[in-house]
Amino acid sequence: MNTAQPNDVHAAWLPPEAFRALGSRHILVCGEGTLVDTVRHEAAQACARYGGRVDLPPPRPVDARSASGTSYDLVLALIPAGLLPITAAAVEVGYRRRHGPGALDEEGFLLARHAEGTVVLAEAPAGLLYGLFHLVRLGESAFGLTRPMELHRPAMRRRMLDHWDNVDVHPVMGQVERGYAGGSLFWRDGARQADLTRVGAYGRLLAACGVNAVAVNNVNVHTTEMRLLTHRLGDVAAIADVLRPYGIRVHLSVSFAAPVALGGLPTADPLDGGVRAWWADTTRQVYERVPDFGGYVVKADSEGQPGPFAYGRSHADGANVLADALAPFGGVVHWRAFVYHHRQDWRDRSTDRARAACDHFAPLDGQFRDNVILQVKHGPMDFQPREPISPVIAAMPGTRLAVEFQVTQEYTGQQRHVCYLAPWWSEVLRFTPWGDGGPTVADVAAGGSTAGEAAGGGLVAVSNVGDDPFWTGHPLAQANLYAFGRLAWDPRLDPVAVLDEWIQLTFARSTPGGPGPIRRALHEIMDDSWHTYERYTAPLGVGFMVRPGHHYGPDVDGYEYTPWGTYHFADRDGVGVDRTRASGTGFTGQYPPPWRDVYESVERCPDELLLFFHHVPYGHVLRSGSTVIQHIYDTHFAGVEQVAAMRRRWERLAGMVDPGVHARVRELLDEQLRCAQEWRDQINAYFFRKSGVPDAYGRPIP
Ligand code: GCV
Repeated sequence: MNTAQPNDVHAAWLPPEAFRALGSRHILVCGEGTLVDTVRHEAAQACARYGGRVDLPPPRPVDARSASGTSYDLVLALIPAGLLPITAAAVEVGYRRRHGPGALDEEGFLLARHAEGTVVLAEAPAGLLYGLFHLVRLGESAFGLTRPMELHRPAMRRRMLDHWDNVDVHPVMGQVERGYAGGSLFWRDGARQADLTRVGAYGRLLAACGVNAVAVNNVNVHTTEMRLLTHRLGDVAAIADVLRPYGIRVHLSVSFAAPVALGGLPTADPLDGGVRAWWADTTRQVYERVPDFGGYVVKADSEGQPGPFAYGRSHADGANVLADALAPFGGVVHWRAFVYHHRQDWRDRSTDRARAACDHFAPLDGQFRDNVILQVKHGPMDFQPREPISPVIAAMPGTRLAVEFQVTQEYTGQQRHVCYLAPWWSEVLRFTPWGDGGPTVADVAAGGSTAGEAAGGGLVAVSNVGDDPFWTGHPLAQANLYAFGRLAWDPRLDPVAVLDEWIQLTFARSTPGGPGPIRRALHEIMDDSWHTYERYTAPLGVGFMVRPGHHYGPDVDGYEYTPWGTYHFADRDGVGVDRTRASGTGFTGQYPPPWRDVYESVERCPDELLLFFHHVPYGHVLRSGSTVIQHIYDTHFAGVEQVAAMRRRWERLAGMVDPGVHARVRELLDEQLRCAQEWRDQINAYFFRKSGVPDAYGRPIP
């Protein structure tokens, strides 16, 4: 196994310096298996660089001053382990007394620090790997004073990244749909990447932030990509082999029409016996090649993808046939709830895209197999910079739900703008759909403590990585990927603290002047960058004022008269979408109390979502005390000022960060500023012309 970065690739949050504390220690790694080998290899690499040493398990019990004189600063051990150094054995006994076997589960680990050394124990190999990367995060403090025994377990069992990567270069969407970081890590011009070194390095980065599953192709499954399931399984197996040492299982996006397109059957009807047999047989062959294959991801009856509606069947019928094929092997189907009518008539005010997922799926609650995970975008529309949570999250207590985020910044600046998204995700994860004191969105995704008690489906996100040397195009967009993994592991983490971890790992330990200045600067630039982005783009939750097609930059009416169902309804008197039960589309009724009433009420609705739920006059006074029109002007002027400040702040880091990183970010901040000014001027001019209301402060509006 090669943990070295390819030479031209940025080491992201695992630069060699991140391993300094670990690498200068005397380490014992006990246990067997692929992932334990990874731990041993990582430790050995670090020690080779920083002067430490890694030992094989001892032939008999030893302690810090044993007869052989062996002394360990760190023991990483799989338990039950027959022979452990005495300090580690004592930790194991303490653990058993307090918790009993199984408490650490498949991926958990225990960390303890005694005067003699640090001990990490796990009951399964993945736990040891996550324990190792936890030590990397802790750095020297892992070896400091005594630490009480800590148990770490992921909140979500499934922490997955979906790649919207195409095998062939798509004529419109390119190699990676909504990809802003170069080509694909996996595919190039119709073929698998011949050299998978970067895929291995990617797996390592993902393991270090907690991700454990990856879907390697786009949910829009085109002709060549369909064949990954059958004719090109070898490519999938090769990728799985490279990711396996980091505890990452591979999933495939498949086409619902595969039995027809690949199997030559006359139908893909999920209730047809031949179709069921085809899926069962095909899936068996997948597991012959990839024994730890994770399962399928399906986008059906959505944006042109085939699905069960063609046969008059429900999405439960559709998902269950795939689930039955996967069940004997322990696989799952991630069935996406992103189903809506994308050819609607814009004149028709009764059809509301926001309602679609709940209308389609809520009636099917309880009808899905246990190994179906319904994958729900966190908002009811489509990854806008601000949306309420999807009502599906609260509507299906008898179904395993996964919540889907978008790390790739399709609608949040396309990795040309700094937009740290973790504060947004954290807000979503902490949201309580049934009101204060009730379960959170994170609880629903994790399963167990929710109303219906179905096992959770975890968290999924669309990856923002490509073959760009900085992985994510914008070097600071790496923080979003890192934060996604960390929040999926523990949704209660403070997003600013997560950012701090990322800064510390990625930059700070190698900074000549010490970590202080760069930390301060990056927090100033990034902590509030999502709000900044929100300020200079579409106002008050209304969304979709982007340029149609590529979705970058402003175009206020770009979607207004299209079939996509994404409208703001601005006229000379006001703006916003009436989604109330009283006079609008009735969408508010899809939420349980208290939110169905909070959102229904123009007085109680939170300002930041006002135009998502209500059509109001420009003079409407917000809860903040400002009018809607003045709020639009103020936030757009402020947003641009904030970007200018970010840019000045970054300038001052010249000489303190890698020159390549500095130059790339500087160039992108120039573009962010240009684009923010364009947003400000188009939005302000548009609403001034519609409303005729001047800015209270007389600032220039073109
Ligand atoms: C992969 C949005 C994007 C599409 C994407 C789709 C989805 O509509 O613009 O590129 O398709 O979401 O999530 O399936």
